Amino acid sequence: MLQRKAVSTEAAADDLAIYAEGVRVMRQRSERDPMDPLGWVYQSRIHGNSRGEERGPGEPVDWSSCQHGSWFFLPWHRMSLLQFERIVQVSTGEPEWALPYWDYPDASNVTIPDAFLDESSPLFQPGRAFRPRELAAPTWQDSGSFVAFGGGERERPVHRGRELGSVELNPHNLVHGLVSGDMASFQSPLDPLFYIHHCAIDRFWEVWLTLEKRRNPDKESWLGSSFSFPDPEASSGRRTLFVRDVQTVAAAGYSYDELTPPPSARERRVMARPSERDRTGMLAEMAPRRKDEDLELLGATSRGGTVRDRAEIGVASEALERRRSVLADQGPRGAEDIGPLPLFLRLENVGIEAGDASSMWNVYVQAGGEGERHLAGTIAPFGLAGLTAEGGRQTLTMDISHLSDELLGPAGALEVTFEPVYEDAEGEPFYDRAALYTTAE
Ligand SMILES: [Cu+2]
Repeated sequence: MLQRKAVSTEAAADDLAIYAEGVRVMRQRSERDPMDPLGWVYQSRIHGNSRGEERGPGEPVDWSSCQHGSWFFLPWHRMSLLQFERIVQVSTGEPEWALPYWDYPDASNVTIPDAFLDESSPLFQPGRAFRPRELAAPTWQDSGSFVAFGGGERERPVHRGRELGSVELNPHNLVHGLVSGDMASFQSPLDPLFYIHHCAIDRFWEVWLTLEKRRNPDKESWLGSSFSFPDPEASSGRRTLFVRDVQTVAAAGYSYDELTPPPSARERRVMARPSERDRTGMLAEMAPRRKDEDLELLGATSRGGTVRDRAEIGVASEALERRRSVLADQGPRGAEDIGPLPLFLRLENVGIEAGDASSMWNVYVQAGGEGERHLAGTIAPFGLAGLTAEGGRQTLTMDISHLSDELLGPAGALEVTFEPVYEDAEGEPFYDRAALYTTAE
């Protein structure tokens, strides 16, 4: 069975060398014929075009078909990695080859592996403006349900959905924006880092499944959906894969060298779902669909803003005290057992007029505008400009529970400020409301 290995390990060295050779052959194919389905450029167009728009008239049917913002995000990308692997295997005559995965530990020390920095290597891609900065840790948060982790339920495939799962927001979007250049656009597979990045995301899905009570959806609308990709060996030149056949790595016929959950993989029951607007354009209250996604509002700004403004959220501390005592009653040893109160900052219905995923902004929170300023998260608007142009928005949820004791003291208010990660970022994210939530009873 094929085994995918961590890119930073000695064991992955041969796989990296074969990867470089495969990329060289595929780039060469595209130079000869840009429309060769097994070529480097065509493969990136299957994912999308530079602005992440829908497929243009006259373009091949499999262009712009990547799945984001829904529960098809994980299986579609798994299929595309599998098919990409087959192309490299056939192109290099290495049927045992497996793609390495990027084992970035956390955002503060994400580095691009050396093999991808050598300008004479096919693994190099010009235009990356990678400049390490303070960032929210690019590691995923667990969620009890698959839709909260992997993306919202949709009857049909959707190129750019609006319900991003926690693993798509972070680390997926974050690392796309951090590398920048082609990686920040929907043509990100032009950069060989794309495939080791998505391999990391693919592995997180499998790690998530090893956690207690984590299960894939059992609905036919998910399991029975299929996608078709160019294939180097099929007589038709194409291969169709069903979600059912790739729902675990064992089912798909490969493995990972190891599957240890990161420390941050603790359960957080939230869903990054945009809120609805009623006919007057007012935000309707959250309408939770499932018990485990219920949140209780603690306070919110009275209007929207942009990342240029500072936002102040008044906090209803009674609701908080109530929640605290309920949690204390549930714990076997009372109050000292409950740990920090679950606390989430949500930026609701975020849009951006221009820019790609590298238009990143750090989000900071501060108690009463006085105490210490803390990094709550990072906005990495991958594909958001295209979505915004069509009236779509995304809601970003940041877990700030570890700050709950300090932030919800006597101050009674929370100040939210923003700072660009890359100073030359194009576009300024805006939002309808900044709100603070705890979990509901
Ligand atoms: Cu991606």
